[in-house]
Amino acid sequence: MTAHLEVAEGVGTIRLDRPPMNALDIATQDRLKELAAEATRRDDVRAVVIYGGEKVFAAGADIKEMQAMDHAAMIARSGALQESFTAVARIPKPVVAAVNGYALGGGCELALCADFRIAADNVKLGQPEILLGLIPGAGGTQRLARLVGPSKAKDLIFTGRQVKAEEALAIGLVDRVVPAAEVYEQAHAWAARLAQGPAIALRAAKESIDAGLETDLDTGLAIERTWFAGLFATEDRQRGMRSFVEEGPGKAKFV
Ligand code: DAK
Repeated sequence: MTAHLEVAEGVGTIRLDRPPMNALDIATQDRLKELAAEATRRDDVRAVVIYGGEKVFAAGADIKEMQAMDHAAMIARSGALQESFTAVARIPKPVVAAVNGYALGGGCELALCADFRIAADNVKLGQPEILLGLIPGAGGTQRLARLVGPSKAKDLIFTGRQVKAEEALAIGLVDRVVPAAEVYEQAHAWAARLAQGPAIALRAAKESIDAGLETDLDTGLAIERTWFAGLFATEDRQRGMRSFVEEGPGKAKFV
């Protein structure tokens, strides 16, 4: 298998494992969809790390495999890859990308499907599809523009240039830069902390933010208040409020 799910301390790690560059061939793309479904389904997975290993996150879709495809084959395939990545983006739990080395093309697009990105100081991110005569096709024109804004997204997509850690942090393409050897540890700690949180409220927050950003303010506020009222049905809400009243802030243990 070129990707697998490991679970420890409530954290599921989706580990890409296709040396040397974790090029995302069709089998790996399909596998990612299965793993996203498994991480969504399993109650022992409460937060997720996406990790490509110490050397490279992923250098994009497998160019050698794609080279042989014609127009008809790509029409047949193009929805499936977007669906795989959308399945990752819609995991209803906190998801962090732990990014070492290259995250290019589909690799960068996969990192964009996470809620938070922790990157190594040696990271190089980019959307180099233009250098192949293409554009990003796994959500890059959409998720990158939403994350960093249209001008910066156009700069990166028009030129295909690689962005190093300092610039990636400055434009919000990554959220934290750490020494390369600490990327996974820090991402796991981020996820493990959230794995202790109230799972349904975390899901409500994620879905309200993600769905709300795709709509007008009034609809977004309606999504928020529906979830907000709904959380009053949860045991976690009762525990959270009782703990505040009896013990003070931030001490609740959630189920
Ligand atoms: N695909 C296939 N093989 C790759 C690869 C890739 N993306 N990236 C690297 N490799 C292979 C190299 O060919 C080389 O293989 P051998 O020659 O050893 O057999 C080996 O990995 C090591 O690579 P290098 O020798 O090039 O290593 P360097 O350290 O010199 O350079 C690099 C590393 C990552 C900078 C360089 O390899 C590179 O530029 N790679 C290509 C990056 C890239 O262009 N990525 C974008 C791919 S296009 C779709 C939607 C979206 C997409 C596809 C479909 N649908 C809607 C269906 C996404 C498209 C893309 O991601």
